[in-house]
Amino acid sequence: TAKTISSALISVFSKDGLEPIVKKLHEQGVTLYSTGGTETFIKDLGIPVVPVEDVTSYPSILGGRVKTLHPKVFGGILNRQDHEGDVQQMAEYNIPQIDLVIVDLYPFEKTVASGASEADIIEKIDIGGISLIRAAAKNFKDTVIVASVDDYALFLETFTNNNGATTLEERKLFATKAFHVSSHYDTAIFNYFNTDDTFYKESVGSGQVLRYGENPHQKGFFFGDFDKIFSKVHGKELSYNNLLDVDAAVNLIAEFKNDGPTFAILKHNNACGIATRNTVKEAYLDALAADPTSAFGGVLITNTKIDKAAAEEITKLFCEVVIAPAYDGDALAIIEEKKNRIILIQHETELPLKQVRTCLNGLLVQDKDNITDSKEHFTTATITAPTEQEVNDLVFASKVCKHTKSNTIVFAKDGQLLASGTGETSRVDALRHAVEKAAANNFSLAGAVMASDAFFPFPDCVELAKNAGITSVIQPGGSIKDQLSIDYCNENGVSMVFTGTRHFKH
Ligand code: 93A
Repeated sequence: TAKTISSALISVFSKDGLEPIVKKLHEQGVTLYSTGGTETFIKDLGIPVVPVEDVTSYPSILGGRVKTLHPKVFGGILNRQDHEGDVQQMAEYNIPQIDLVIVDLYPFEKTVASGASEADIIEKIDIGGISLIRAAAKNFKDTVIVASVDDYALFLETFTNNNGATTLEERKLFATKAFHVSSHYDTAIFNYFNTDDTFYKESVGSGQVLRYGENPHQKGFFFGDFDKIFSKVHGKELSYNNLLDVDAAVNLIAEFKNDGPTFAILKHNNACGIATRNTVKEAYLDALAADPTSAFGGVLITNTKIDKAAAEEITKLFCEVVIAPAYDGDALAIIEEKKNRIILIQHETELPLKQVRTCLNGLLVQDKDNITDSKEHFTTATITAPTEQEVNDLVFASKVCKHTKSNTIVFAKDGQLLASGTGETSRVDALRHAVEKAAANNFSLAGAVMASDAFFPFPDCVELAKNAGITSVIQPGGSIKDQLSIDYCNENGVSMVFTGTRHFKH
C-alpha cells in the first residue's frame, strides 16, 4: 500500500510554510501543478511548475471563482487506480494523475471576524479548494491530502521518512484531518448565514425547538433522537427541564434493570424516592414515602410494566412525566386522565457511552461513569463485616448515590431510599441534611446503611451517621486518613466496605 508521490496540485491562500515542502517535492522529482498566486510563488523560488490552466485549457474565470473546478483536475484526483474503467478513461480523456493535493482555504472566518462587507465575505467562501480537499480525502486509497498549514510538518516528516511514499494508514489519517477541516469550514459558513435560531429546526434534522430553556427568558433546543428511546403516548410537550430529569431518570433506572420492580421519583435530576419491591404499586408507594413533598411535580420512572393497581396510586400525585417500559391498557387510561401529564414508553435501547457539556469556549467530553458497584467489588475495611441484608442495602444505596449530585450522602434500608443529602458543598452538610430529612419524613435510621459518593477525609461523617442509627457504610476509600474513620467504626460496632470507585456527579 506504500505509494510514491509523482505529482502534486498545490493551491494555497497563505504561502506561509510552503517553501520547504515545495523544495522537498522538487528534490524528489515530483511534477507540480498550481493555481495563480501559488504558481507565481513557486516560480519565484526557481522551481518548475505547471499552471493548472495548462491542464484544463481554461483560464481562471469569473474573477477567480472558477480555477480548478474542471474534470481534468478532479478526474486526476478522484480516479481509482485499481479500477479498469477509470484507468481507461484517464487515458481516453488525457487526464494527468494527481497523487498529492495541498490546499489552504480562503480565510472565511478571519474575513468575517475582520468586519468585512457581506460581498467580501461571500467571495471568501472557497468552493474549488473545499472540493479539492473533499475529493482527495474521498480517494485516500490513491491520493494524499494536506488540507491545513498545521499538517505541513507531519507531511514533510512522513514524506521524508518513506522516501517520497505514503502508506494507506497515513493517507487515511490525512483524509480524516481533511474532513475535519472541511466540516469545520462549512460549519463556520452555516453559522454566518444562520442568524435566525429557529432555523436550527430545519437545518439539523433531529433538532427540536423547545418552548424555552431552563427559564422562560432563555431559548432552548434539543438535538437528539428522542423517539429512538421513547414513544410519547400522552401529554404536553417536554420542556428543557423535563428532558434533563428524564435523562437523569433513565440513567438511574438502568442500574436496576436486573432487579425486581423498582420505582424512582426524581426532582431536579436527583432521586427523592426510590424503592425495589415485589410489585410496581408497592415500589411506587415506598418511593413516594421517602419524600412526598419533593415528589410533587416530579418525574416518575419504573423498570416494570405499570398495572392498574399502580396507576390508581400514581394518578393521585401531581407529576410531570411518567416513564415505564409498558402499561396495561386500563392503567394507561387512568394516568391519562390528567391532560398535561407526559406519559412515555421507554424502549430497550443502549444509552450513549460518552457525555458532553459546554466548558468555557469549548466542550468537555468524558466517558460515562459505567461502573456499578457490586458485592464483588467490596472489601471490608472494618473488623465486622456487613450482614447479608446490609450488603444488599449497600449495593442499593451505592447505585442511588452514583446518580445523585455531589456531595452526596444516601441512607437506605430494605431496598428503599430513606433520605439523601444532595449537591452540598460539604459532605458533612450532605449528611446532616439527610439525617434531618429522614426525621422530617418519620423514618428511623436504626439499622439503615449509608453510601457516600467520595471518601471521608475525617471521621466526623461516620460519627454523625452512627449517632443517627446507621450500622453499615459504603464508600470508595482512599483517603490518607481512612484509618480514622475505620477506627471509629471498629470502636462503635459499625461495618464499612470500600468500593475503590469514586462516583462524583457534578
Ligand atoms: O474561488 S474558488 O472557490 N474557485 C476555485 O476553482 C478554486 N480553486 C482553488 N477558489 C479556489 N481555490 C482556492 O484558491 C484555494 O483553496 C486557495 O485558497 C486559493 C489559492 O489561490 P492562488 O493559488 O491563486 O493564490
